[in-house]
Amino acid sequence: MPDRIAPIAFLLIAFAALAIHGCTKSREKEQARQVATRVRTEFLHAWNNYERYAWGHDALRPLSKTPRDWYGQSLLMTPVDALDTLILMHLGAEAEKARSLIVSDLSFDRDLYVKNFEVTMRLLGGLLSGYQLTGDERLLSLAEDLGNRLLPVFDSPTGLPYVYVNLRTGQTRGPVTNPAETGTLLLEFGTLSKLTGKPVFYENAKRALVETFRRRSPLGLVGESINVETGEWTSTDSHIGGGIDSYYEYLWKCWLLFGDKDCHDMWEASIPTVNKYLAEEIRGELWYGHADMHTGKRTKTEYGALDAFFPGLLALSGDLEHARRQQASSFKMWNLHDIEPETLDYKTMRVVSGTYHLRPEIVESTYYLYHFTRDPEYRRMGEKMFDDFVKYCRSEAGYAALADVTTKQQLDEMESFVLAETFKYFYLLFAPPETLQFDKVIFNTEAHPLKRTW
Ligand code: DMJ
Repeated sequence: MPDRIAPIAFLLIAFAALAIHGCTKSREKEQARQVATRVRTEFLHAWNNYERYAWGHDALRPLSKTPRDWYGQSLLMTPVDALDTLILMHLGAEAEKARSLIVSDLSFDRDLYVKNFEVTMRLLGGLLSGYQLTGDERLLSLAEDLGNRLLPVFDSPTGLPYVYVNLRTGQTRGPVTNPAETGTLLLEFGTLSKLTGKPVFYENAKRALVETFRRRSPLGLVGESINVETGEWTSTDSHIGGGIDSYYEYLWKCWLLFGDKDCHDMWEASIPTVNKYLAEEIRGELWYGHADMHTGKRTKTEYGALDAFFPGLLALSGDLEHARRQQASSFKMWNLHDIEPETLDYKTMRVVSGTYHLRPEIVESTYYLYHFTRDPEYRRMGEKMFDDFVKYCRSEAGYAALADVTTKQQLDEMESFVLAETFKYFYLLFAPPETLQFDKVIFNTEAHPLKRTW
């Protein structure tokens, strides 16, 4: 090729490559926009049916089209949990209606024993994020009232919280708890302290987190259940799944939200041990199983829907390599039956517990991984999961859990976290990045975005 033609050819090829890249990008963008619209429509299908059949109650039973209240009286679990999703999806009229219901009907002056952990992440978290998104002081007052009524849980000999508290009398119950319940309180209680200027909330929740960490084994692992009166472990099984999961989540997120160095140091002291004793390579895949907290010996090769939050947390902490590999395993678990089971034996790839509670964790991790890598593979993964989710879980009046992922038989259950988390993470995965300023918020474990406004 003559000398003068070579640079021209090079330029033409470069332009063509750029044009193809541009086309692919805009096709991807258009595809994502369409999926986000579908997610919003499906979310509305669930929300409208809650409005129609269960308005003012904790939750909707999507098959019998009847309401369900956790404790016999409603604490408005679904409206409080769903409020920030309504706002993020720009469903203004629906958000306004939910907010009016909450400020007019929600009262915590009730003779009820409630589960501190559930009420903290769903209601306290939802009220705080609702307040930060709307500026409605009544939501903050409700949060403060709730926080005060929950405080007696920390009155134990160890400072670890009891499981239940009576909202009116302050009496407590349930001395046997677990690290998720003792360690997943500081984002909400801490935010409440920062917003009200009252340190008592932060101090109690932080103490509970530190007291959990202090009881780790010499290997650095925590167990699965603990007595708050004696401080003794009642189960020494260690893993990253239900009962422990969000304890790890809050170590890292409390460092990010509050800049609390102790949380950073507890995280740094914990995660290498988790990767050493709980992680396992099988067939070249990365899984996380169970081990005894004292010996580090493998107890079970089980993994499930709840464990699938961990890639998102790893990605948030900067460990993209483990995050990507574990996410691939979670997706393999999903694809086994085109919906993930609650528990799987990753060695034999047999389902141990086949229910599907419409859990958000795998979607949450997909969202974090997409955010940090911008790799379109994660949107493809999300779209496949969303298609399956709609195909098998949509019911005439909402979204229904599955009794068994192999038969796809539906269950009369739609937990409030489906609206707080599952739909929110699906939406954020496909919505344009400006929908939420990712760097300005930390999601609590129920996907309520908390802002560092102090
Ligand atoms: C939610 O209530 C929270 O995400 C919690 O951390 C774990 N369980 C459910 C969702 O699966």
